[in-house]
Amino acid sequence: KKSRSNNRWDLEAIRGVRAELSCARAKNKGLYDDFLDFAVEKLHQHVQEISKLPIQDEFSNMVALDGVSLTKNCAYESAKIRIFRAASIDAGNALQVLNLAICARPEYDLPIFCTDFVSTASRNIIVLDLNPLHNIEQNPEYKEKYFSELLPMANKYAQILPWGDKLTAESIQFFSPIVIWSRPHQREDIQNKVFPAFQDYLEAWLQMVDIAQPTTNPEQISKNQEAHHRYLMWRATKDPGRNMLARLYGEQLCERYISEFMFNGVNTLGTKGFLDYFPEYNMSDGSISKQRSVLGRSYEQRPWDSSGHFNPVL
Ligand code: BLA
Repeated sequence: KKSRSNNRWDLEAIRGVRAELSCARAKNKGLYDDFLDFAVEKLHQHVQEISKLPIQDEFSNMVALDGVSLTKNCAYESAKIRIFRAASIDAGNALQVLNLAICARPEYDLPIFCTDFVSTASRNIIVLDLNPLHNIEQNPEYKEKYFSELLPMANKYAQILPWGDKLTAESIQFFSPIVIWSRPHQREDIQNKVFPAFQDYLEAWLQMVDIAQPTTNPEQISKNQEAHHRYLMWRATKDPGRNMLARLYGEQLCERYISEFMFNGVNTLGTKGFLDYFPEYNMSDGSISKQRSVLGRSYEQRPWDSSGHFNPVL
């Protein structure tokens, strides 16, 4: 009896997805198009002196080797923002992606707004965070400054979008106590659960930008810049999307796209190399380990408690 009702429920879910997909297709819309439209509109509302970055011309529309998958890219800057860049991939039912990153200029210690939304025919991967620029555990004042007051919002969404099981252990150091890492089962969850979370997180980040004051302390500026560089170095080298991008665009374009667009700044914000920041990836011959993770997967449950204390159950 139980399995029958499960089946019926599955059928309903499938019909729902079909209806939604055909609707999106009819409007020629990707799953995350509304998200991106919302973000660009909000950015223009909140932020002064905004302009398009020249790199957006070169990478604006990328058709993949398969001839059908399309990546739309856009990039902006403003007085306070070094780069707002969005990559959205529309490969039909097989793959829908919204990868968004917003980095402030190094005069600000603002967190990095970050989304990695990936939907394939069978699964959804949701990462949404204000990635801290400085280590949260070592800098309690940084945590207090940006994250403490957002905990009620985060706790609400942690219920709605439950923790997505084990992940690359190294990634945890780049995440904040308000991170959403989830793998919702239904496509409807993207619209009904992820979109509201995305709107609230972006709004929260833009409010931080509104009140942020630049520092003139050269030491603080270079500390912020190095933190950005380290972050970009991690992502440019070990991002989980790397293989897929290489398959879509070939090695050469993929490399240029990653270093010049996706993780712009990795070649310009600093001179240190990956191994200077992450020596644990050093192989005996001096090369970088090809493994994405040397620690493996960990954190079966959300490692922060509702007060934002890092308290992992290992
Ligand atoms: C999966 N993306 C993931 C996962 C995380 C992130 C945590 C789960 C798998 C894992 O634990 O590594 C996201 N990881 C991050 C982020 C940071 C981090 C944001 O360390 C920041 C510091 N992703 C893209 C693009 C594609 C993509 C463009 O940005 C595809 C073209 C795909 N992400 C993608 C895929 C997976 C994924 C395919 C699943 C891969 C897997 O399960 O190993």
